[in-house]
Amino acid sequence: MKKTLFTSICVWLCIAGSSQAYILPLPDHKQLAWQNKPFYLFMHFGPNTFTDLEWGKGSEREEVFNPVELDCRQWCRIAKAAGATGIVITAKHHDGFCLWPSAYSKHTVAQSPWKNGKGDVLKELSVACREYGLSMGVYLSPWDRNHPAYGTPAYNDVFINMMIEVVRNYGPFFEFWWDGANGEGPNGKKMIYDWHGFESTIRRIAPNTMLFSDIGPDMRWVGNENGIAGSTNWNLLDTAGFSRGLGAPPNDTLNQGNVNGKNWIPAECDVSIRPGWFYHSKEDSLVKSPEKLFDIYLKSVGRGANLILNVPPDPRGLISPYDSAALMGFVKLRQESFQRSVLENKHSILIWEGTMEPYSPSPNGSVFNPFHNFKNGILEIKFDDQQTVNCILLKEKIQEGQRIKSFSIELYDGDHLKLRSIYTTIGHQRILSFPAQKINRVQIRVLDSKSNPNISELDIYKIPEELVEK
Ligand code: FUL
Repeated sequence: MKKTLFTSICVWLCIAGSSQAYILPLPDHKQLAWQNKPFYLFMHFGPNTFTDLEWGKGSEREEVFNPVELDCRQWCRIAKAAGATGIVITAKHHDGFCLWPSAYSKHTVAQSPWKNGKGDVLKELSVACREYGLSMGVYLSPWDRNHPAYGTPAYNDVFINMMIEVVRNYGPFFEFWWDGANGEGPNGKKMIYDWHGFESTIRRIAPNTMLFSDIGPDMRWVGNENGIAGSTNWNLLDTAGFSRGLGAPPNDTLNQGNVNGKNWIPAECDVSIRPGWFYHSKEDSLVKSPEKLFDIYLKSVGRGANLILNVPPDPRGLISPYDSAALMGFVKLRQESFQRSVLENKHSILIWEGTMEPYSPSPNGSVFNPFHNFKNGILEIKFDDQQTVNCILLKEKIQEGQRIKSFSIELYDGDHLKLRSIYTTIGHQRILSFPAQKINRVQIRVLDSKSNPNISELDIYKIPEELVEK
């Protein structure tokens, strides 16, 4: 699939005349790298896996944690086969149980019967990720319903020490997740987090790690747990005056971003393959179908966001056959859909209309701009033969800023306009699907843009009709 995107038409654009070279804000190098790998897995695993809870109370006995068949290589094998590029694990959820033998807690794998207290899930996962070429990330819940120091300033040091411990022993991580939930601790006390200290610590010890919280700093929560980004999705967000957790901007703002936002903070869509975040056998029959996962993919990755799909291991310490079957079906649908671009058909002719130069793939990678007349730019693709199409993929060159505010797609059969649709943002990528049409001409017209539009990639597909976005 990846190969197809690269071998497809790639138009690298120069910044012409009076247009601005950069439209601020811009992504930094780690954000760009992260946006280029938009699909990975989440794994919720811990005492809840054994007690059938979603939010452990923190008072669970350590004896409950005993995943006798745990095999992180199985997790990685399945993640890799599903086309995911990494795994983010709940190193510590709200119940405070640590999946590694932390020196800063007495509620960890070391106190459990698993491997006689010698087990270390983070160690096993980091070794397996390396073997399979996957990136690893951790979720470390600031809210801790077990730790005796929670609710006092001393807990801030505990949390900082835990972050240092996991980064030093199991890093580097591509992503670090701070969950927004903030309830009371075992002593009934609420906690005032030292966010500044948390952030400066991670920046110091892991400068290349993407930091997640509702409002960034590196990526934002998408405002729902269904894995769905806004059909308008700006990578930009204003955070001044907002704080993490309950003080975050409204969910619809997180969902769509701010058109003139001051910071580059792209959205990450989190969703579970099951109704719950943790494994519950009663949900085996409720695992999302490959078609449902594909629909989520179109509404997350296809709207320029990243998708973190939760696949929770079961009490044996393995991904269940229900989940792995759904993942394999999902990857198959993506392969079938995006394997062959209609543009690869050698009979197709590509023409840039108006003041634009004829398209010729440049062997030396030199650049030119088909949307020369910004706001009037029309890109037309003409085919010799009629083609049946129902999906178009577009990318913006976001390293020079997100620009396009609105564009239209027109599908023609000769002079007969078969379909005209208007869309808003593109961003990292936009995958648009519509009922299949027999056509021989496609026009893409930028209607409004902050400056010269910067389309960097275009593909046209015929995906299975039942997968078209509803
Ligand atoms: C939420 C948590 O409370 C859930 O348990 C889960 O971890 C989800 C990803 O984030 O805030």
